[in-house]
Amino acid sequence: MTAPARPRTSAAATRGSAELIRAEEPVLAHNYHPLPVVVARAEGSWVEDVEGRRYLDMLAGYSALNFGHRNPVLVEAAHRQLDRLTLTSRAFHNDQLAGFAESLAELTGLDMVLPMNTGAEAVESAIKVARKWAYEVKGVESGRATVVVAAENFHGRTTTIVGFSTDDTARAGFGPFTPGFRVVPYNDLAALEAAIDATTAAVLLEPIQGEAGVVIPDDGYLTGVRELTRRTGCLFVADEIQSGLGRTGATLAVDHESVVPDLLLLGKALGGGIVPVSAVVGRREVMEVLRPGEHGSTFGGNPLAAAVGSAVVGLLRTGTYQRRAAALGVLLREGLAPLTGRGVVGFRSRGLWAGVDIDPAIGTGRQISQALMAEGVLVKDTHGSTIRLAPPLTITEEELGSALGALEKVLARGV
Ligand code: IF1
Repeated sequence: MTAPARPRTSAAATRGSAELIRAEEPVLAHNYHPLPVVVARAEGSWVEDVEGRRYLDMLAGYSALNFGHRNPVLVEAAHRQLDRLTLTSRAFHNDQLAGFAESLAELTGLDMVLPMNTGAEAVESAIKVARKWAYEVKGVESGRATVVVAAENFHGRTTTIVGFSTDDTARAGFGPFTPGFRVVPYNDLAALEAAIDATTAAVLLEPIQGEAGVVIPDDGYLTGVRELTRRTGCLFVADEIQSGLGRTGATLAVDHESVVPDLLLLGKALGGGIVPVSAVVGRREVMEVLRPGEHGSTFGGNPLAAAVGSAVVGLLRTGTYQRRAAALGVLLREGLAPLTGRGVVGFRSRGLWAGVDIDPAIGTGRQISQALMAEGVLVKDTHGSTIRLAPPLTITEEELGSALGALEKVLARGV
């Protein structure tokens, strides 16, 4: 039986925010609970809703918009490629991919690039590569490879990935899960060493845990992970999908300890906030376990993604964005510190990335996010009363100051 034709609504362009929000309910899966703002246009650090109200975007697409909304250099690269070639599949070569892979390998100090699309695909691809490396190079018995991950991890939403999540909301109802993962406390080298054995293919970690609330490990932890994985003959896989590409005031979060992982995972900002682009970048010895026909993706490495990805690498090559994030990160810390004890019970920050724990007596993260929205600032809560601040790295001192002023006002007034 075919459903009766739904009455055609008026053209979307004429509907206001409230009407568009109502229109989503019957036709859009309810896997999000967005703030009640309907964004229609954006530029730099600012977004504008359907009615023309402007907001400072302090979420930046969860760090996918490091270079601001519609960065002119990136939009130009996309327009140029749109007018030439957008997709070939990897059944053929295209004239953008070699340059993208060369520039990304050079930027990260690693050898080979596996281009994918979403972050979760990069994580899944790295798990496959690490397991294959364990069987073919390390000599682990087939089907026995293990991967060690950290509690409070966030690596994406696929069934395998949520299977090793410690967040019940992310995993409940989606089993059965992929075996072969061990969970240890984050920032605990002794626990990590105890979990590594002859079956261990890799240790998969976020150098700073994003969704957990911007959890920064002790100085030396990443160095310890690097030394431990080298000594025990397993791979260090660093998920920099959120922490990478300038966010922490360095090209990569691992740069703060001068640590080079065996496999580096990138996504989000690698696509400039324009197209999904992710990648596994790794040592040749590891990446060469993949042979033709063993892995792939329809869109992975497409010429449009490669052209935008190359332009993103070009923006990062000079270090300007990294230095800017480091410098503005000092102002971010200086702006948050005085709020401690005045509504903020604690915060963690590195570069232009902060997890701010708000006194639960003031309100939930959601309530604080809604109060900030009324002040023209968009943020996203993580868990409980922690909000994440991750503006575009293009934000100005003045814009950052007004966002912090709005937070101070909301905390002083209550939600
Ligand atoms: C959502 C969270 C952030 C990531 C790290 C891999 C991925 C992500 C470190 C997967 C993605 C996104 C997913 C998005 C919201 C956002 C998020 F709140 F879910 F946890 F940023 F913290 N590794 N994070 O942060 O990349 O497949 O999404 O491209 O699921 O709501 P993806």
